[in-house]
Amino acid sequence: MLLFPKDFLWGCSTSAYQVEGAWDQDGKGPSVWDVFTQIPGKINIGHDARIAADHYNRMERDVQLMADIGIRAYRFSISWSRILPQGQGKVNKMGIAFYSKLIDLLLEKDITPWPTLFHWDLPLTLQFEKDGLLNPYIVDAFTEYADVCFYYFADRIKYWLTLNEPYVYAMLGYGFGCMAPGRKSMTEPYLAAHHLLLAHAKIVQLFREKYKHINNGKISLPLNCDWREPLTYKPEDTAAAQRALDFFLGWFADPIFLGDYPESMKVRLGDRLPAFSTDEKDMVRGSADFFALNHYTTHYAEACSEGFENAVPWENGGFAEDQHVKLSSDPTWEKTEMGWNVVPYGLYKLLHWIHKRYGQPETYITENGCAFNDQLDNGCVNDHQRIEFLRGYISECHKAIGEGVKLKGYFVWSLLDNFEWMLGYSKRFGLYYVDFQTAKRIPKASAHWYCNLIKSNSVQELK
Ligand code: PNW
Repeated sequence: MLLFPKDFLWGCSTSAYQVEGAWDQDGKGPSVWDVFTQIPGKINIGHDARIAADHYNRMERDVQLMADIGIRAYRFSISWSRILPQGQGKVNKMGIAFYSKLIDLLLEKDITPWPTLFHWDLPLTLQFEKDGLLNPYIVDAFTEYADVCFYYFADRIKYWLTLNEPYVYAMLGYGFGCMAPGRKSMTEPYLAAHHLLLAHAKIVQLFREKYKHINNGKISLPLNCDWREPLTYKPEDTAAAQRALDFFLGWFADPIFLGDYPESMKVRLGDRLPAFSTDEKDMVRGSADFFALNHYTTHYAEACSEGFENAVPWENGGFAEDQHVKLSSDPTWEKTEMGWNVVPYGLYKLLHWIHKRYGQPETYITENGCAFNDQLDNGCVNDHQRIEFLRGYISECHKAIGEGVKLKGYFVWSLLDNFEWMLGYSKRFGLYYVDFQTAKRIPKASAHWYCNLIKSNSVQELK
């Protein structure tokens, strides 16, 4: 058995739009996703998340489900338009009451709440009236919203996350157009991301000035990155893999941990990459108290300067034509239902890469998990592939910790089967199976397995 450090934090994650439902209940305003899902053809077989896993109305029982498996931390997101139905201005007290109660119930069960302020459900008003993330106006609007959340919840929160995966929101929302707000541009992703970085940094500044002292809280943001393994040891392929990581993770982590965008991005993007002023650099640099990583898969990377037709938005890590990188997979790699390669060593290598490049930061994996074709059979879901997936990735975490990587915690995506964005309910990531007709929850075999892992604080070694 591979034993983890005594204080290692085991958790699981969800996000508001994907689990809550109750899209217009108790004064909630609409978000871009409430509307994007209504456009014919955007979402797998016309699914939307008006009800989702109905977590809003089942929250107490869901907290009990977490307690049942011994979860020590729960990462959830706050729905901006539940708190501020118009995006700004008047506070919806019923929205505050919901999250306040959730936080209290978690604390009663000794589960540490890890709220994310923004997991892609931008209030619709800010999209319609202010042009969403393309307008620098978003920086102040987001800070105003964060201030409200800190004001009401900072007394009970120790770990804050500002915004989830700016890469996905910028690239899939403004580049490939497969997520809200559905725009297709080769310039806008870099502008949207720039504004997200500035918003993040300004929120952190506000937090440190006004709220940190209350609870000595820490703050960061989950950045997602897949691993890029050089296809060959040729220098051009090694360089291509590094460049792919620059464009995926360095895009955000370099400004935050090192003070500016990666050189490779500046050189290749020219005017399409906005520049930080000196004051902005100072504000962005150091705006994370720890590294929060979401990680799902790995690809080979090779140098390539033409023929980019293989680029699939969710496998690409950005525009291949900007990076001159071609991705591929090993035919021996198992794939999940998302089509994502199962390559546990990729997480190990990425953890080391982060450790080295960003000065050995304390790190939490705020998402890792997989979708498989889970079948309910006689009231049971025997998701042995998920167990093997988790066992593989968690074993690699153990190895990295043994070599000095300061990994402090791990969150499974996800507690519940939920609304998987443009893929609707067709992909199940949960430790709990959700029957979307009745909203009934059934623990999968992986939930029992994770419960034992947490209890023993150890994982069985892979053979
Ligand atoms: C994460 N893609 O992001 C999100 O934070 C979750 O909301 C999501 O459910 C989970 O991964 C599983 O997909 C994504 O490239 C990262 O298509 C990448 C993609 C989609 C979601």
